[in-house]
Amino acid sequence: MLTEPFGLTRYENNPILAPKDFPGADAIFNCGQTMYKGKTILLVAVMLRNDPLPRIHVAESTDGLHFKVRPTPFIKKSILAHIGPLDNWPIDPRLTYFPEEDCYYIMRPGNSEHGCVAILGKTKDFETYEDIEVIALPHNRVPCLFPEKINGSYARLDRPYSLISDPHNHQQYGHIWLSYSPDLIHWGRHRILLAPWAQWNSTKIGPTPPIKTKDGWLMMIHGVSTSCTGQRYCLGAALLDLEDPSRIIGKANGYLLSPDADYEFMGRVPNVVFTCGAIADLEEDRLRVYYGGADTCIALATAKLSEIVDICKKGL
Ligand code: BMA
Repeated sequence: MLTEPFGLTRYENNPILAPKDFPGADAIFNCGQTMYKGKTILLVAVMLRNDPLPRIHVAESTDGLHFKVRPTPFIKKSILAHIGPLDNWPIDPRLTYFPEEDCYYIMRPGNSEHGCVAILGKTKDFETYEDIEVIALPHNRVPCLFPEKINGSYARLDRPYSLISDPHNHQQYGHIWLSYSPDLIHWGRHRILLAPWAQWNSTKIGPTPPIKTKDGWLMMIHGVSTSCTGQRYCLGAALLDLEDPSRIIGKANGYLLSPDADYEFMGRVPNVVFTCGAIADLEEDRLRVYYGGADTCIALATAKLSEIVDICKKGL
C-alpha cells in the first residue's frame, strides 16, 4: 500500500533494473551513482544464481532511465594480499567524484571471518578499477567520502557498530561518525555525528556520500526500525554545515521513502529501500536517488533538491 509521496517520488516505470536485465542474475541492487562524461553511471551489485559471491558491474545510461549493464564485472573480490582475505562480499559501493583529482573514489564494506572492514578503491574512467587499502577496523559497514577536502583534510562519514543487537539499547549500536585524513589512508579526529532520532530509524542509521548544496552538505541516509516481523529499511536525509560538517543544520523528522511498492516489499530481503548515494542535478534543482528495492532490483525516486533541503531545515 503506497503512502502519500513526501519529498521523494517514485519513477512510474520502476524498477529500472531487475534480475531479468542481466543473464543469470538473482539480484541487481544497491548502487553507487554519479555522472561521467554526460552519462549516468551506476555501480550495481549483482548476485548470480550460480555464484556465491556478489560482484559490482557498471551500468550506464544517457537518459538516466534506461540502463545497460556491462557484462564484465568491474569490482570483484580483491586479489590483493592485504585486502583479499577481508573482502568476501563486494556490495554497497559508495562513490564520490573528487574534482580536485579528477578521480572517482569508491568506499565499500568488506566482510570476513574477522568482521566487516572498510575498503577504499578508485577509478578514473570506469574501465579500470584499483583497490587501495583497508581504511577502517571491524565493525564498520557504511564508509563514504566527502567530494572535497575540508580545511585541508579528506573527510568521511561511516558507521562503526557493535554486533550485539538490542534495539532497546542504542549504546550497543554504531551511529554515524565523521573523521578526517591527510592522505585517505590514515583516519583520525573522529567525531560522533548522528544517532537515531525517530521511530523509523530507531534501530540504526547509515550515511551516503554528502552532496554539496548552497545550504549545506546534504546526506541521504537509510534508517532501520525493528518489529516482530523483522527489520524495515527507509530513506531519510540530513543537512550538515559546509565549513564544519560536525554541525548538523537540519534533518528530516519523517522518512522520505518507505518500502511500500511491491518491488520494495517483496524480494530477497523484503521491506527494504536502501541507497548508497544520490545524484544532484543542480541546474535543474533536481535530486535523483537510485535505490535498491528488497535487495533484488534498482528503482529511481526523484525530488526537488531545494525541497529536500527545506524538509531537513524545517525538521518535517
Ligand atoms: C544492509 C546492507 C545492504 C542491504 C540491507 C538490507 O546491512 O548490507 O546491502 O540492502 O542490509 O538487507
